[in-house]
Amino acid sequence: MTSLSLKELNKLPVRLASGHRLCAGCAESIIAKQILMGTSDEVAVSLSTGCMEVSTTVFPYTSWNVPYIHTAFGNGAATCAGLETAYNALKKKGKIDEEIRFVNFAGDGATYDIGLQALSGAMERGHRMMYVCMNNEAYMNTGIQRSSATTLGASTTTSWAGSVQMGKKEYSKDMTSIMVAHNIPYVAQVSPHNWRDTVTKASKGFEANGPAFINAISPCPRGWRFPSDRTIEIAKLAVETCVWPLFEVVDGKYALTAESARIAAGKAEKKPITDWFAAQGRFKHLMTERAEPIVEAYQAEVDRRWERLIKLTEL
Ligand SMILES: Cc1ncc(C[n+]2csc(CCOP(=O)(O)OP(=O)(O)O)c2C)c(N)n1
Ligand code: SF4
Ligand SMILES: [Mg+2]
Repeated sequence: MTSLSLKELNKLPVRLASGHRLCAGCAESIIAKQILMGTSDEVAVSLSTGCMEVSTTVFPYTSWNVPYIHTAFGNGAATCAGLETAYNALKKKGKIDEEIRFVNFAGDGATYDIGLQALSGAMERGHRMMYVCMNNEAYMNTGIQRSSATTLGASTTTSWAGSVQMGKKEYSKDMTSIMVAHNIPYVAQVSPHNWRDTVTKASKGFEANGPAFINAISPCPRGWRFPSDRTIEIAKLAVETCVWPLFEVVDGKYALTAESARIAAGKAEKKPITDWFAAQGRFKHLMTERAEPIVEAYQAEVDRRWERLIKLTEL
């Protein structure tokens, strides 16, 4: 799949149709389409509650052209693992012979917080399934509440920016590292602006002989407060500022990819964190003198995580 051109990829069957109710400019459908281009095998999808689920399955319609299960908020990984287990049992009995891949899509709230236990269990049990987190850094579907994926300083409806506090007080949880610590065959971070990098990683994840976890940064015009025609630009900026490095971990071995590999090699500029803040209304309050200590602390944390990542690729 990875060697296909964009033209050839566009000729693949449409697995997620247009006409859904996601906001204009939402990255979630872009990510789902890119991930599903990663295999030519049959795919069954489970989808945890969130924006993607409510917007693509409005009864009596569906945007899914593949077998699909809506799961509750906290059990997406368990549902997907159950599908894979049933498939293996049917295959063993000779009742099914085709190759089927299993993928669960979920938001950051469903992944980092509420479904973490089910996810950890499924990864540890070694199911051959892919879990994709569409990380828009908040509980968007219910009105932009902070999650443990929300970054320091971001204004949400439960981490307000005003005279008392300047947005969220905590850094985001490093969920990708938590998944690496499960010692599964494939873990990666992706961004929808780089379709080739994402499709290539999805392909590797589908081919892995065990669980795969992909964390996708998912710009949300509504919650991040930017115009809906800037989604891809914002996704790219996340990578260029090293807020969201692109990398993969194959059987425990780290490698930077795409723009992140070029930044590490000194072939592309690492942009300052202020570029990231200036592009989004959720950080508007950080562009003031009063916020300087937060901006400095944030830049230091981004640098620390980036340098740690580079060291891991050298092991
Ligand atoms: C157990 C449970 N708690 C709360 C909810 C309400 N709820 C539905 S979607 C959602 C937010 C989803 O956030 P996230 O997983 O980040 O996905 P997003 O909508 O941001 O894509 C919440 C809180 C629920 N459905 N089930
Ligand atoms: S609120 Fe954000 S995540 Fe939800 S549909 Fe709109 S743009 Fe997408
Ligand atoms: Mg979310």
